Amino acid sequence: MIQTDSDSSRRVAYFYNRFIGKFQYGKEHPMKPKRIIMAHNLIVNYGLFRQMDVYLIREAQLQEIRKFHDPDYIIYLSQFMSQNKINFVKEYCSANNESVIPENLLEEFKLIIKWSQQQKIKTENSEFKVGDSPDNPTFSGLFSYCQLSSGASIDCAHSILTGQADIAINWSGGLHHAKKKEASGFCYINDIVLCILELLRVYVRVLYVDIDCHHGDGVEEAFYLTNRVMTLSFHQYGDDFYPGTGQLNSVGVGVGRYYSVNVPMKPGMSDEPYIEMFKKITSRVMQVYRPDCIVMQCGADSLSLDKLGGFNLSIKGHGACVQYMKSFGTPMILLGGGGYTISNVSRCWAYETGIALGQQIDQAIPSNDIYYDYYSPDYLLHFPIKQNVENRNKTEDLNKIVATVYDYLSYIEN
Ligand code: VJV
Ligand code: CA
Ligand code: ZN
Repeated sequence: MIQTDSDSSRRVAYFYNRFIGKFQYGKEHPMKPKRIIMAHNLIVNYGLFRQMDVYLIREAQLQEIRKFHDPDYIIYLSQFMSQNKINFVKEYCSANNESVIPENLLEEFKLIIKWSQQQKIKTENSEFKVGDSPDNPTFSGLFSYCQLSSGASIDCAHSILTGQADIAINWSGGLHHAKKKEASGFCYINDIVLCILELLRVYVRVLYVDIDCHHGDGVEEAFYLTNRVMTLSFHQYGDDFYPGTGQLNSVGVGVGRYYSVNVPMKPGMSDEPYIEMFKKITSRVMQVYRPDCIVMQCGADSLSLDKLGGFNLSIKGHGACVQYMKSFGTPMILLGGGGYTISNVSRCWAYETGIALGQQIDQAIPSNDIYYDYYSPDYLLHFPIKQNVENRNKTEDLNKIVATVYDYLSYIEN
């Protein structure tokens, strides 16, 4: 292992719970929570966990989720999932030879039912349509999955606010498409918005940076009217690529005008032009906005060979963006997000955990990893990117985007 920074003295808080990796959207669904376990195993086997404070993820409570989401939507999600939750607990118990459902889980389950009855919400004929689209299926334990993912992102905020950590990591978060009362794009509860709202209890300005291949629409929408959060998303745009928002001229509204920044690009972006765009834009954003904290969504579907994304980044290119944001020395939260070629996702997030710690991890995947076979045929950390990919972005188009963003940022009062 090689020390990469002079300031490796930064404390890193890492949030994990292996339950997260046990949920399944569906056999054929591209979102595979198992990648979180795979990333964790690399993090353990590379010896990175010994250098961080490792925290067990807890489930966010309904009251906490209410800080952003519509109460009826939460009740809908929670009671609709409660039968599944019982099934899930029973499945868990039988798999582990435990005949009794753990008391604490039963108690919470009863509370959810009581609350939903008080609110007299009917799940039938509901306005909420979770499960109707293949993107957002209902599955066993769905609500627990959401509670764990968002519980960790909220606790990331706390670890930063209390000064316990300089960098906090939740690879099971980053679900940037969830809306106040709507699930979309594999996301149900927006852990990022909940995390940022927590930070705003103390900090004046929070910068959100999103390098997932998709536009961070849910986070942008939540803070579109405010100048206390600047949202910045780099994404693939055009030819009906999901979600279709995030045009260059979506800049925010009212006092939020110019506090939403979008960098839409065509497929084929490779390391060199991507990193150049990233640095040019984030350096100006940091200079103009001077955030108290950075929340970075590190969606790994911007990597080459992703099943859904069309960019062509290497792990080093993706990681260079994380390294660059770290270099400002501002407190930072790293979240996961998309990433559908799961062996590359786990490689990427293990590498970036190393970056947070100022450690460059070895190229050889530790051979004792139980997912070792996933890293065949090379068993190396850095996979070769796809060759002969045309970058469909012309340099002059990219330069125009930078010039326009600089122009927007010039209207921000200092
Ligand atoms: O493009 C879409 C929406 C449709 C309707 C639903 N069909 C299935 C696909 C087209 C218009 N959705 C995107 C959503 C991408 C979400 C990305 C999330 C993140 O990475 O930004 C953050 C976590 C989309 N692209 C590909 C698929 N959905 C897709 C969904 C499936 C599938 C194959 C592809 C769902 C189930 C199954 N296969 C079995
Ligand atoms: Ca993005
Ligand atoms: Zn994505």
